[in-house]
Amino acid sequence: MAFELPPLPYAHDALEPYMGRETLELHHGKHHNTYVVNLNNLVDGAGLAGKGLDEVVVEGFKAGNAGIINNAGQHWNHNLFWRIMKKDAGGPQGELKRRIDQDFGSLEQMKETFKAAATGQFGSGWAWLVVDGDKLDVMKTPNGENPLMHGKKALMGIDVWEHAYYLDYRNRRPDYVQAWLDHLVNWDEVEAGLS
Ligand code: MN3
Repeated sequence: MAFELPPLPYAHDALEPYMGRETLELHHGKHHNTYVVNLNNLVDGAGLAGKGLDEVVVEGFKAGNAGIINNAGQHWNHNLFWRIMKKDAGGPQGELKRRIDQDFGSLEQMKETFKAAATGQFGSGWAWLVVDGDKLDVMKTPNGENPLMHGKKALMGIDVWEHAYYLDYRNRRPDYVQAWLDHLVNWDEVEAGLS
């Protein structure tokens, strides 16, 4: 079965002013959709027809197939990105809060580490909060790569391609990352990734 663009779990203006309507319309309706179209055009030739997205991502990475890495990777990455955003959803609670405090010292320290990864990714890519073995960690990846390709479980990830923030923040990536961490993370969804 062909891969499909999932609907956004909120209205296009639901994340304003931190992520604007026009950004979401273009980012979801054009950019993400293009990755899905490209991916569907590539899976047959890559010998991956009929396989689930996780398997396509992992197998494409193992094979060093750049088209699959970027388009399957980006489909996977954006699926997670839309799901773990919600405006002003508070902060981490329960098990997620306990593990952030345990592995980073505090939420503020985790945010600083995450922000350093997101602003330090040269060019296009992503920064992630991941489960690595029995610990939480932060990592960054270039272009369409993601933690699944590296054997890690992604809890949350921020898109730092310019198409994610240029309309709202111009070149100010650090401002975008800070606003995203402070106002756009759906911490309940992030915690759900632990189980
Ligand atoms: Mn994107």
